[in-house]
Amino acid sequence: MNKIKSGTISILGKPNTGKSTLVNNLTGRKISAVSDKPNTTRNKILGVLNTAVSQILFLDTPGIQVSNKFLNRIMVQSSLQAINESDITLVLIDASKAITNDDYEVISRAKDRSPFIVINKIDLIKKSKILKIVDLLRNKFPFIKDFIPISALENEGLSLLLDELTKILPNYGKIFPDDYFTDQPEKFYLSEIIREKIFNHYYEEVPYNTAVVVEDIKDKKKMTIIQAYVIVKNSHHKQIIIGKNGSMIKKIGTESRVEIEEFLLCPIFLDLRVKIDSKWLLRKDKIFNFSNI
Ligand SMILES: Nc1nc2c(ncn2[C@@H]2O[C@H](COP(=O)(O)OP(=O)(O)OP(=O)(O)O)[C@@H](O)[C@H]2O)c(=O)[nH]1
Ligand SMILES: [Mg+2]
Repeated sequence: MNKIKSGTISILGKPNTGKSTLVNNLTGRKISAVSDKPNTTRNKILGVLNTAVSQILFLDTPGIQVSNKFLNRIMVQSSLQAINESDITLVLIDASKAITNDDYEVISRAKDRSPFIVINKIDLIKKSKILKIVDLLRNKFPFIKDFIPISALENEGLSLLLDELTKILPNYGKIFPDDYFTDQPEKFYLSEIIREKIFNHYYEEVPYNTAVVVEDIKDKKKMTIIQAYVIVKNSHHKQIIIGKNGSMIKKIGTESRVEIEEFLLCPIFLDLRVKIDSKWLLRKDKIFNFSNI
């Protein structure tokens, strides 16, 4: 009997192209935070899909862009590493936006892996634009393996994408047990849920200068108590995060609690506090405390 097909597929692209949306919808789980702001994902996150014939390991990665900022440079390094760790590389393009040098940069970086170009957000464009994108990129990058148009948000083209990828996956057999769905420890997973709410409710520089740490999870008789901190750079950001009479932090806490309860399937008490630490975002060991880079 043939072994189960398995392998690692890295998902790259410039910020906001829909990489995390794709990994979440392919695996059927909210593995990675999604927001309408660029640079939501800060580290490489593994999401596992088990089917009757395959076990596919998807690597969601931070958006690649040229930047002088410390945090961004580290994020890009972790994305580039993912290329070397994968059997297949996908580069996501946002079809609803103009193609830019940052897209070209990502495709060039993946040259040795003959990447697939996944043209995302086709729900927002006319079909004729897909052909234009294919023409442009095929001429510029002859090493591209193939083009696959999808809408990650609306689940369009995803089964075709899976079929194409499964065909060429190696036959390694199962790598993980069936109930293993991400490499991120539970604390990190929970902190991403909270961080996503922060990206969805605050503007400009605030979400980018914020981190979330889940410090403690305690099971009590009637509920689970989660102690988490929003770490901010200064007292101004602290005020913004807390909001008038605590209204904003309350909103973040409530939305996060509801989603965490859905995930853990038990009542929780989320003790969410704000802490100032101006050095936090400069420390690689802290930012990636729970990641695998
Ligand atoms: N209309 C439409 N929107 C999409 C699609 N895929 C993703 N989006 C939206 O695009 C935005 C960015 O999605 P993410 O999945 O966070 O993008 P990302 O590439 O992971 O972004 P970074 O982590 O910041 O690099 C969100 O508002 C998504 O809802 C799609 O197929 N169609
Ligand atoms: Mg992302």
